[in-house]
Amino acid sequence: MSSQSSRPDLIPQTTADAAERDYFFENPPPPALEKHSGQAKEFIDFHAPAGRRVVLVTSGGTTVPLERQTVRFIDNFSAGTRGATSAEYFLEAGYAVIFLHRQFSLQPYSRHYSHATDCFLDFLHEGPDGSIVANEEYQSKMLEVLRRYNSAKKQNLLLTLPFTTINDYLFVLRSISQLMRPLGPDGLLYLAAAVSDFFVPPERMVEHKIQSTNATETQAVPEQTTKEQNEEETFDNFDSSPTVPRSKRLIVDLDPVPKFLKNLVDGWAPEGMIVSFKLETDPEILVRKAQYSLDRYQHHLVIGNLLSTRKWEVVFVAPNQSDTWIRVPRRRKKMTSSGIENMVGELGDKPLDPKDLPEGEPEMEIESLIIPAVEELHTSHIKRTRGTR
Ligand code: 9Z3
Repeated sequence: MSSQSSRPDLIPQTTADAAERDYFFENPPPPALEKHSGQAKEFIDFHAPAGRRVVLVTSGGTTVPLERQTVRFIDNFSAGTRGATSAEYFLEAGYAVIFLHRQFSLQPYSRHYSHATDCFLDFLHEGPDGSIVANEEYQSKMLEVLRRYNSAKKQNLLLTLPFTTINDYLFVLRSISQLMRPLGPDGLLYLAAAVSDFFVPPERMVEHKIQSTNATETQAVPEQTTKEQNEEETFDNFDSSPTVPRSKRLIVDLDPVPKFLKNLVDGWAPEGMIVSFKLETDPEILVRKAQYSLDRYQHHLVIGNLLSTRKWEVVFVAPNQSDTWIRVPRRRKKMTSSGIENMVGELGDKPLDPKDLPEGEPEMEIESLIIPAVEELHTSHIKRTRGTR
């Protein structure tokens, strides 16, 4: 296993190698790295001899701590719905799943009962003998979910590993993808986590909670200096609130997180199939950005999605293939001659307009369409790789 202390003498071959060497040397490995890598190794060693396909699903957001003893951090919106839902469909398709998720984000199976809108207590009541009973109307679905969960556990098909920060994520991703090498093309990396693009490098990270006042300072600041300083500080072109002096603001200075997809493709998991996600908010640039990512990293599939429509449609961008939109049907009230409501098919190669979408969640989970399509591409990837050996 690679660790912080084992890489500094590595001679970098490329810029990507140098960025990898520097990042993993300068940043501390998370304390649970060895434990989690050990669990992943055991899981892979269990499934590889059986020739089972193993997918690493990454899920949820990544935090960016502002202090070493972290009180404050920057985060993003991701709840882990895509990752947790995809993991279930991969299990149904016969994959063994390593579910690398942001701690406390949604998890396969328990996701059905863990959100504020679906609080598990609302599904239960107390029986006459004091036992806990599932409400009649939810029983069949709950039983179904419970059976699938227990079956995955019993067959050792699901390994869940948590991370919190962007740094934890990068260390564990590197370790697990390297451990997946013996799987060859049977390994699949499905990178759905919403990865932060910026972070505070260790040399600029303070140890303790960032202070908002200097109340702990014993020496009084001379009144004259403070006044002059304030006058100087209020003159600031970028200042939207000139009454707040610069010394009282928190200005966060972030570095870009190195893009390790190239390292993943070329070195960490060279034979596995790699699927990344591209998230945008502007429909005008989504496909172009996904294509750019594919050209730059030379992996196998980019799944593009827009924040506002991500549960309704995604676009597959793959080498030598035309871009393919995958959409779940919207139910529209359209009366047929028999007076029955009809489903209207979803066509077209342009992103949907969020204004045209019905309120609430789609009736079908889009991952039920994404995973079979990924599985098909994975099958071709395996055939192609084995055929050229
Ligand atoms: C995604 O695009 C996921 O589909 C979502 C899922 C994060 C939108 P939720 O968890 O959301 O279901 O609420 N993930 C990848 C986003 C990302 O960080 N991609 C990187 C990028 O766009 C490339 S690896 O640069």
